[in-house]
Order: sequence, then structure tokens, then C-alpha cells
Amino acid sequence: KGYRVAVVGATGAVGQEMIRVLEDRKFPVSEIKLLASARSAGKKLKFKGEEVVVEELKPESFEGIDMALFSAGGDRSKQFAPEAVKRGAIVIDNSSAFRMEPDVPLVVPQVNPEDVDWHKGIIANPNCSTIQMVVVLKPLYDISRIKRVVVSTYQAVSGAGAAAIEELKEQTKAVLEGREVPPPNKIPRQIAFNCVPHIDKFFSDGYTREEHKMINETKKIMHDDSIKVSPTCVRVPVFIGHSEAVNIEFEKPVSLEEAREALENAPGVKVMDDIENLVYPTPIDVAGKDDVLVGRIRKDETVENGINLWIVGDNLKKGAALNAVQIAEVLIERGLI
Ligand code: A2P
Ligand code: 11C
Repeated sequence: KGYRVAVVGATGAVGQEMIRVLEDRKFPVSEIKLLASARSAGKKLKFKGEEVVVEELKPESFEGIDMALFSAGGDRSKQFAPEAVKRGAIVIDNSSAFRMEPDVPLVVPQVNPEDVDWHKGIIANPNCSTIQMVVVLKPLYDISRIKRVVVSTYQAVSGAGAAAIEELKEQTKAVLEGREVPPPNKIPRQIAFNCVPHIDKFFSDGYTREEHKMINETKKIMHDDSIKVSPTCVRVPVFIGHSEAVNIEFEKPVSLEEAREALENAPGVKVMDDIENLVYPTPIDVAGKDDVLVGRIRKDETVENGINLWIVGDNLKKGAALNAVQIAEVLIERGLI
């Protein structure tokens, strides 16, 4: 059986990746509809070697659609996801529009696949920085409850969309050619040869929305409101692949051997940790890969039961498109579609 699938935001950085992931994983698609803004209507994209004409997103676009993967920004999700549900489609939404709604499951298939069971039409895909962190936290949490996580992120520009990738390219060229750097647009400061501790908007508590997402989404996905998450999110001049330096404080002692073994057996995780041979993951290693890579696993002797580690994930794949398609696969496995 095949499903009639719509990709909303098909021309965007995540949308393009969704099309590739559906192809690569041989997801059972009987018909695909590629939707974007009126600007892109008529543009041709390829799916399984065939040209598909991009259509303008409209409420009627969802007639006859079984499953809609949304990645066109929160406003489009708020406006059009209910339209898709009304017409009988299940929505997997990559935006932050519905993630914290109590009746919307927020799912990472390696962590809480069972939450898809109570969906009411919309299932939310978490933020990329959260996803790659929780796939690593979960197998460790199964050894001992986690009390507190301190995380600093090093996030690629592709997290801010296709235009931000161009922005890094243009600024880099300008610097190297000795020209004046064009003014920042998608990233709030010059990102070429720089780091910017500001992702999404600031809240009155001094944290950014990206940081709040890591705090709140982690609790919801892990089903533990008492986990303390203390984040600092930073944009770095990398095209693909978010990195995270993570400090974890457990309730009980966890040995490095136990932690390593749990991570080696964890689905969707690959340990790359052999410092004698200088093995540790970097964004270049992870771009295009499905697994989240972990390295630099070591004790934090400054706290009780502490471990430090380094997590790298492809923000467009596991952080977005792959996780969304894996949610769709869970729906099929559990007979929900
Ligand atoms: P378009 O390319 O036509 O603007 P990114 O995150 O890489 O910036 O991509 C955003 C995606 O969301 C693109 O596919 C973009 O389409 C789509 N999008 C943006 N605004 C709208 C809109 N008003 N209606 C439908 N799709 C939109
Ligand atoms: C970034 N994490 O890297 C953001 C992008 O809530 O899905 C994803 C925002 C979100 O800019």
C-alpha cells in the first residue's frame, strides 16, 4: 500500500531533505504533492527521478492526502495544519507551533514512540537541538534518572533555512575578497568567521526561544518535568550539523563503561570516541548521516555523578526531515494510518 503524501515547504532546506529522505528510505508513497508559497508555484522538483510541479499551498491542497509533512514555518502550520486534519490527513509538523499543546504528541521515535498513539491529527517534530540531545540522554536515563543537564550548542546556519546558508556563503566570499560584508539578514550578526549567541528571539528572562525550546521539549519528550536543563544556544559558521557540549548530572553513580555500553547499543546513536587515535565527531562527519554521533565521553569530577560528552547531529536529517519520516514509519508500524 502507498500513501498520498504532501510536503509543505518543499522548496525549503528541510523540505528538500524530506523529499530525499522519503526516497532514500523507500517510504511507501503512492502520490506526492509538493507545496510551497505562490513564489514557487510552477517550479519543478524531482521525486524518484520524476519531475513534480510545486503547487501553491492552499486549504484545498489537502483533499485526498493521507499524510502531510509540514516545514514552512509556524505561521503556515497554524493556518494550514487544521485544514489538512479537517480533510482527513495526519500532520507531522516540524514547526514549533503545536509542540507544547497538551493534546499534541511531541515525538522522537527512539525515545517516546508510544506517544503517537494518542494523536488527534497533529504530531509535532521537536526542535533539532532537542532531538539530537534526547536520543543520547534516553539510554543514559534508563541507567539512572538525570537530574540536570547543562548544554552549550554550536548550531549550523541551515537551521535558519536556505536563505541563511546563502548568507554564510555570501559573507564568507565578501570577507575573503576583501569586500564589505553585506548586512546580516537571517542571522542577527555577521556569521562568517564569527559566533552568535542568539538563536530566535529573546525572552524577558534573558534566554532565547531556542533555549526555552530545549528546556521545555526535553521534559515533554522524556516524560519528566523535573529534569533541569540549562542551555546556551550559539550559531556558528557551519553549513550542516549542530554540535552540543553536554554536562549530565545523574541521580545515581553511572560508570563510564556503563554509559558507553548503553550508547553503543542505543538506536540512532553511534559512539565515535577514541581519543588515543584522535577519534571524535565533528559536523563534517555527520552531514548526510542518519545517526547522532557521540564522543569525548568523560567523567565530570566537579559534581556528584557527572558525565561530560559531545553530541553532533545532522540538523536537517535527524534534527528535522529524518525524524519526521521516522514518525510516519512509527504510525505505519503501529497501524495508525
Ligand atoms: P518558498 O520557497 O516558495 O518561499 P526555509 O526554511 O529553507 O526558508 O524554507 C521555508 C519553506 O516554507 C519554503 O519551502 C517556502 O516556500 C515555504 N513558505 C514560506 N512562506 C510560505 C507561504 N506563505 N506559503 C507557503 N509556503 C511558504
Ligand atoms: C535553528 N533549531 O537551528 C533552529 C531551527 O523550532 O524547529 C529549528 C527551529 C524549530 O535555527
